Amino acid sequence: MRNFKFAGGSGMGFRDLLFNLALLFAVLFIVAFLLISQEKKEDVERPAQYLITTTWDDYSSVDIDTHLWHDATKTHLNYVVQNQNHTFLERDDRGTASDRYVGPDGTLHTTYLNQEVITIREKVPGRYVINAHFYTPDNVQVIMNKVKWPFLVKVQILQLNPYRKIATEVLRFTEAKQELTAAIFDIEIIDGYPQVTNIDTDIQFPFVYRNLGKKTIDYTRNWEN
Ligand SMILES: [Ca+2]
Repeated sequence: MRNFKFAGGSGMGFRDLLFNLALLFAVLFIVAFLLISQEKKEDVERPAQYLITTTWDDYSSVDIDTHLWHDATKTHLNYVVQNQNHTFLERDDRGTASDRYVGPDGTLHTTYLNQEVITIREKVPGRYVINAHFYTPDNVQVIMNKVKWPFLVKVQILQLNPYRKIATEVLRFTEAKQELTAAIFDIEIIDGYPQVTNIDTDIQFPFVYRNLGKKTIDYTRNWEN
């Protein structure tokens, strides 16, 4: 049988070589990791200050709408105007009905994702109200016959810089055209920096019907009542 023992100095030299190679690979791995981390950091840098996602059953044809009210600037973001001041609605998802697309071969497909995304790009002080609205009316029988009550809609509000979960609420709709408040919060300047305060997920503050359809928004609610 062959003996593969290394003798004396040559054995030490081989181990040194292995050690140096291992060290080299470790350094290269760290450098590559840092470069990838830096690239990822740059890729996701400041897409928004706040992200609000509304999701419901991916296979449902129900149309849920997300509405945002910012009292300080009288901004009512909704599906009618999806780009207002410092707030943006990515798209009006109308259930599977609006999720169809045509493939390269001309066949019709469906993206099974029911989600609306709102971004708030600047930390503008004031009070924010996030509501969801069950838009599909009772008389759309082809859709409503398949609805199971309560119809659940999840609303998540995230702060991205720095990361913080503001609220995660599961709303329980019990009828068509219902409007439910997911959360109300303030952005205040504290010690010179904008901060989220007064997060409230318990109270209800409907404003969709009050604001939509009017030429001017008459917003006179006393928040203390
Ligand atoms: Ca919608």
